[in-house]
Amino acid sequence: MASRMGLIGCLIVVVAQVSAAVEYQVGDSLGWAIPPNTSYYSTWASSKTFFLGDKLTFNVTNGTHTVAMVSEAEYNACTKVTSVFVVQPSVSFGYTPETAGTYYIICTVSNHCEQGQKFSFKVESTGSPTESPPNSASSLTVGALFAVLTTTAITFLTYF
Ligand SMILES: [Cu+2]
Repeated sequence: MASRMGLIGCLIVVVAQVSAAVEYQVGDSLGWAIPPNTSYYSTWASSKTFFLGDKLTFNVTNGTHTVAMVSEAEYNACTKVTSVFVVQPSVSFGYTPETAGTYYIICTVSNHCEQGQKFSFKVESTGSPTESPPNSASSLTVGALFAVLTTTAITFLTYF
């Protein structure tokens, strides 16, 4: 009986590890603000690996800022696009990318973007980033693991 419980526990752990989405606070404790240096958010983003399902939350502790999803050219030029999400101390913004790829985000208020309130980040498909293609490789691994565990369970139940 204890072995069967252990087996079920093992299955739950496998599922949780594969599908766990992470919520990131953009800029950590600084939040979404004019950064102390122009590489602050780039450094923040480059230290992480984002996967589909992960959520980026923009919190503001001071002033008014915007979150604008822009093209690479607009990102480089700090173009003041009009389609933005306004964030304030009482209004945070959560963003969950729906497709894998590279995203460019800037603040369009005043010269905040020029001061470094901008970053780009890459979203990977769910799965191991070292395997290709990551999505199907991950599913296959989990499927194979389930098959092995199920066979073990059936064998176990047959004998006891
Ligand atoms: Cu701003």
